[in-house]
Amino acid sequence: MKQKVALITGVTGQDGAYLSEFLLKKGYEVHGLKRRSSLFNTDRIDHLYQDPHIDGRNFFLHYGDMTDSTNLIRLIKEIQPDEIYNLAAMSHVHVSFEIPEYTGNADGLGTLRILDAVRLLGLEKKTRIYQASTSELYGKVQEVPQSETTPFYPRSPYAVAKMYAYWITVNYREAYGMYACNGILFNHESPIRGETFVTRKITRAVSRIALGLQDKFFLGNLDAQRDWGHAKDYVRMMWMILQAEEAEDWVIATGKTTPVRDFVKMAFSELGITLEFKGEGVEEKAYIASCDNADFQLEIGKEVLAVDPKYFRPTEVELLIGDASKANNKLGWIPEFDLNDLVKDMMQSDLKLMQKDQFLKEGGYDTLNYFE
Ligand code: NDP
Ligand code: GDR
Repeated sequence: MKQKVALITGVTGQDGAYLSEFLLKKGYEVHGLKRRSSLFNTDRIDHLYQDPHIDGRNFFLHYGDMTDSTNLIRLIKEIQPDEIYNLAAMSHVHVSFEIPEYTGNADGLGTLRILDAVRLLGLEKKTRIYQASTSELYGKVQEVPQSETTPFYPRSPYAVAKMYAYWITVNYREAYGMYACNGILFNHESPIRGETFVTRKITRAVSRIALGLQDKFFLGNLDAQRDWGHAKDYVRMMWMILQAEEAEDWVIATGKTTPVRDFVKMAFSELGITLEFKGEGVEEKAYIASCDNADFQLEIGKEVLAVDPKYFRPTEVELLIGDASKANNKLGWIPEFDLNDLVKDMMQSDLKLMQKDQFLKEGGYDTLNYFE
């Protein structure tokens, strides 16, 4: 069988890294779009890097940007991909309120640029396109659980841009007969999740507090509820979506929702530490109630978490819980990780990373202490 060729935009991100690994294992030739940066930005995929001077490579990186059509058209022409996974985006909901125009350009129009490049190059019948859509489209709660038929009500510039991307994908499918699909993915996390998303912010901070590298940390809305899955399960589903006979849109979720506060408790509990929460709203704080782990010297009653309103969003998405029964039934997708597995995986990884920091600190070296 001819080797399949995939192009992944956003290859340096969480999902791009896991998807690259997944497709390489399946025997694909994988091309990734990365942005020029003044520092190396390929940490998550460095283990996949192949020396350009050797023969038989199957992983290639190309400079590019979702805001540059000329670059996207040229790359797609050169690569002639069988599958494009459009994962590149300014993906932080809170930050999108700060840079709304750029977010609309990269996340919304960027998707149009990919679709139209494929059309312009006459690849409509060859190239299948996966669009990284999001549960943020549901925004203000209309119904729960949220499925492919739930109406959208986006609540951030990010979600509004992704709504344009969703519909332009559907439109190109209907107008030009292209195989283009939306995966409406609910939150998915992992040890390589970006450090400013809430789960990773929590697992890093909890590890640092346990090791005595930091006293406390700050979060925003502790009541928000999310349907959290593991990114490894979700990238598998991206591939399954493009192998289906018909191009359709799919919800991918675990069907369970958890408040941010409970994620914090679970992360501490992974290290044998229990918390007590006191106060309400912006006054809410968490204290160490007990510590059953002799490795950590934590004072009982010590304050470890407070609320900082600077992390509140101008408009919030309070409750997400997905109904993935279409994907379960039609594609046979069943996640392998539950929330406990996810928290364990993230805590084990961050504890190890922070132990490195502890070692450096003890040796008199500075370590990163940036927690936005
Ligand atoms: P990340 O933020 O980890 O990765 C985003 C990727 O997009 C990075 O490679 C980033 O490059 C790249 N990127 C950003 N802007 C541009 C641009 N203008 N041009 C080219 N590349 C760009 O996101 P995830 O991996 O978590 O998510 C992947 C996709 O799925 C995103 O589109 C996200 O919106 C969407 N999504 C994510 C969910 C989740 O829970 N993770 C849920 C639903 C949807 P760099 O590394 O240089 O910053
Ligand atoms: P989200 O993820 O906005 O759902 O978008 P994030 O982890 O940023 O927030 C989840 C919830 O936690 C609350 N929260 C905080 N969030 C952050 N980042 N930092 C805090 O300090 C904090 N305190 C409380 C938030 O208010 C929110 O309710 C993610 C991204 O990956 C999107 O790209 C993707 O589309 C959606 O998931 C599905």
